[in-house]
Amino acid sequence: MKEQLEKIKSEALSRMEAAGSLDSLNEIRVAYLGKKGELTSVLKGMKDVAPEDRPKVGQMVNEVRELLESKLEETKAALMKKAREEQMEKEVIDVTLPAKKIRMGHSHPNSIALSELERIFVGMGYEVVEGPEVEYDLYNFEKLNIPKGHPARDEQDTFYINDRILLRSQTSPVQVRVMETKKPPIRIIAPGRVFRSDAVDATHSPSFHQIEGLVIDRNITFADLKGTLQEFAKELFGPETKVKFRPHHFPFTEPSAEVDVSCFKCGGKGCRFCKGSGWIEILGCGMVHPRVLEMCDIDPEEYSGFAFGIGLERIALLKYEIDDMRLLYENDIRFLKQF
Ligand code: 2NM
Repeated sequence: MKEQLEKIKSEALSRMEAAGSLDSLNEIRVAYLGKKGELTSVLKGMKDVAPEDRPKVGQMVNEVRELLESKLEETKAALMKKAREEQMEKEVIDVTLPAKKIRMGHSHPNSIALSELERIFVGMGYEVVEGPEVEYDLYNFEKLNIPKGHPARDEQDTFYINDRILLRSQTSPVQVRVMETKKPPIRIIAPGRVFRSDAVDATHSPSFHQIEGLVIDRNITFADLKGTLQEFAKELFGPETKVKFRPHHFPFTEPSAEVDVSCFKCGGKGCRFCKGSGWIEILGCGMVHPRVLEMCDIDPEEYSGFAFGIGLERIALLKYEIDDMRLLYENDIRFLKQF
């Protein structure tokens, strides 16, 4: 029995010495000290030992157990220390490496221009309203005094879903919806995406953005329209900016005008930027046609109003001196980073 214990002891000790990992050390623990391990089976063999020898044998078993247990703990601590050292080695951090740059996104020139326009009109007391991009022909054309067969339908040729539903060619249908549901005074701007069946070039895209404005109240005149747009132009292009109203025609306004601003590059003398004319066209406007008011259930005898439409891309291209509209849609980060 003594020899058997010696054998167990030396075998277990040398296996522990050789153990390379915590897992294999645990296997050794189970094999010698576990419930079905070698030491336990020695204890089970006690019944064959003469009764007078049993205390001695028991003591020997306990001594071996204690020795093995303490060797186990010691080996375990050594293995854990080794594993930790290896980990520290592997995960070493080079604090001298340059830090990762935080890459910040930023606003698209269209968004910057939109915020600027909204800021100006909200400052004058306008409300910002939005509406559907998929519209009824009724709201996009009919109620804006553009009946079927009207030549303006060709200029604003858009994409039809069916013969009643289309992609809006302007944001005025949003204003029609407001006029139908709200009692004047109305003072709104309607920004958003619009669609036209145009081929892509430096100044055209089948999808672009507009901001249309509308004011309806008692006694609104062309003088209010002129004053409003004059103030707007000064805010957007600087206090020296002059405006010029040129007669024009829109089916939904009467009278109608196109508005030019004095060139903010040369101050009106004429340069490459304004193509020598000293003026830059920025928007269309007019007094809301009485027939439009009627179709939107507003009495043209009691109320009058003005409206205007601004191309957002046009403003962005002008303000940031971009010469090709396509750059706004390509989303090339090298281009966008500049604004
Ligand atoms: C423009 C030019 C002139 C316009 C008209 C209306 C409405 F709904 F009141 F009739 N909204 N926007 C308008 C007028 C738009 O865009 C160049």
